[in-house]
Amino acid sequence: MNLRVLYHGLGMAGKTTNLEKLREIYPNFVSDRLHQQTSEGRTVYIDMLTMNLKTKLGNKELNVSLFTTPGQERFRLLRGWLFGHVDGVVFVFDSTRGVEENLKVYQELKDYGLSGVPLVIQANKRDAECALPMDVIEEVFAGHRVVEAIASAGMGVAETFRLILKEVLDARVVAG
Ligand SMILES: Nc1nc2c(ncn2[C@@H]2O[C@H](COP(=O)(O)OP(=O)(O)O)[C@@H](O)[C@H]2O)c(=O)[nH]1
Ligand SMILES: [Mg+2]
Repeated sequence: MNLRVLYHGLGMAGKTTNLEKLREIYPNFVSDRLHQQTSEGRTVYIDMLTMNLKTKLGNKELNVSLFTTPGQERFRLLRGWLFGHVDGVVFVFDSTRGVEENLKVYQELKDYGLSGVPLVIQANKRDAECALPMDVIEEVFAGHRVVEAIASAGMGVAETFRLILKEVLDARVVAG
């Protein structure tokens, strides 16, 4: 079984940092950059991390691939491909930016048909002095799990990953 999890959020929110830390925490992750050729012949890439797991059920092999949404220009070129096959989303909320600014990027998930996909919110950059209070972020995302994180210090990174993996697998069981 192949599962794909997209890390989405504002530029500089800490998406790539999450993948870098996961690679340190789980040595069996293989990281790579997926290169795509544009129509103009340029090469663009997205950050990708893949892990091979054995599930407890029936010894099935599980491949989990994590992706980050790239910046504006690359995103425009790759988003059709990216959003075509996504099993779960981690929205990395940048606690040092405004709610509105974060929500604007969050809304893109709806535009690309990902509003029904299992979702975990990561409130990142909790170490920043100017970080928004947690209760404000939790209220904005009422009904969703919000994980506190300092991705650059590796805090909350594994917790976020384990939670989205659980949500994705639970959704699969329900769907049969
Ligand atoms: N203070 C602080 N900085 C962070 C945190 N997480 C990531 N960063 C920094 O934010 C910058 C952007 O991170 P990056 O992962 O490249 O963001 P991306 O654009 O979402 O992929 C980098 O300089 C990171 O070191 C955090 O929890 N706290
Ligand atoms: Mg990045």
